[in-house]
Amino acid sequence: MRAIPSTLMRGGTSKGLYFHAKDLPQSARARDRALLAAMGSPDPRQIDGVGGAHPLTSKVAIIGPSKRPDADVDYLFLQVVVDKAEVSDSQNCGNILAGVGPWSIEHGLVRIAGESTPVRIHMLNTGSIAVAHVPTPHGTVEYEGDARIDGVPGSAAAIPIDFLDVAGSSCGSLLPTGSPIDRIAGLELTCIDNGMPVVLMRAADLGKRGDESPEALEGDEALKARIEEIRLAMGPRMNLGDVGKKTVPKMCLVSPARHAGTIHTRTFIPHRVHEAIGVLGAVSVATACLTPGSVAAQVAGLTPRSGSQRLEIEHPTGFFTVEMDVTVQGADVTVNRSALLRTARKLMQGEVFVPASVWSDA
Ligand code: NQM
Repeated sequence: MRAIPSTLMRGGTSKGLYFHAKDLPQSARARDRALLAAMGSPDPRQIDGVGGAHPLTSKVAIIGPSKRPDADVDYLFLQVVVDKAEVSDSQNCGNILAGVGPWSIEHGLVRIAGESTPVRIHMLNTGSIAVAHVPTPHGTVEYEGDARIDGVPGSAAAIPIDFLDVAGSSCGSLLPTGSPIDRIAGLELTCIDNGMPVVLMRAADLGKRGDESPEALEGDEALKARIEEIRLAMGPRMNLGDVGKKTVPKMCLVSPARHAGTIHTRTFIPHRVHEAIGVLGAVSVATACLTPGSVAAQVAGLTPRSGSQRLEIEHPTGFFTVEMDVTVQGADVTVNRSALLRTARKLMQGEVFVPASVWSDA
């Protein structure tokens, strides 16, 4: 067996293994084989690995010193597919990102800078930068605190995260099809990428209320087939190429807010339904709410305006608060800043074991 140094962490509402780049094979093929073996994929139960048998608990962060002068660390996110022998770098993950700052400080990649240590993270999947503010009040990372995020029981230390340049980071532009509204087979939708490619559709247009449970939506085979058809058609139009084996775009059903938030959501990621909503997914939905003419602005009943504002994105287990600063000019929106709060927890640190045979390319 081969032992690989690794840390198991909760980042936001996700969970995964965090590795130093130097501890994994440099060839992507051998690396992916090692990660599949570590997680126990392909297997719906991931019984022969440490994965949690759900896309949200089958995630990997690979971290190393940054090659960019304006960043401290490089972070590569990999989604290990649960029931297929696939590892995908096609998307970023803002939840696993929440653990990258603490991990980087504890692994000597970033020096503590006082009560709070800013960690500038170059997100390799999208080439954009996030700044995570990690609480370090006593010269070490503080994980415990009183911040709560919906989808995670209890409380933990707050890690505010700023996104500097995520608009269009996967698709080339904020509105990849060039329009706030597209039509496909009689259905109106909005395609947007403010850090995560997302297709927004009115739940009502698909015959849904929009507040069904994730299990109920996952059990609706006809709905899933229709959504997958739309996803495969919109992927190339969003400059993502063939998305058959990619985990983007995310497919989001929107409906009017139920709990005095901005908008109500259910998100296919893209085949399971999220128990909450992804971080950058929420940022993209919030941005759609501030985009004149979009499906989201219509459903939220918003007249988009410039300035700093807080949007509450409702999801199956609560709210996701996004702070946005935008400039709206006529039909155009420019994102100046997106920010939010996450928490993270170190769960276990040591070595994960994989069969020696998966390691080499020979
Ligand atoms: O959108 C799930 C998650 C995510 C991704 C997914 C995420 C993000 O909750 O930034 O965090 O949509 O695959 O971890």
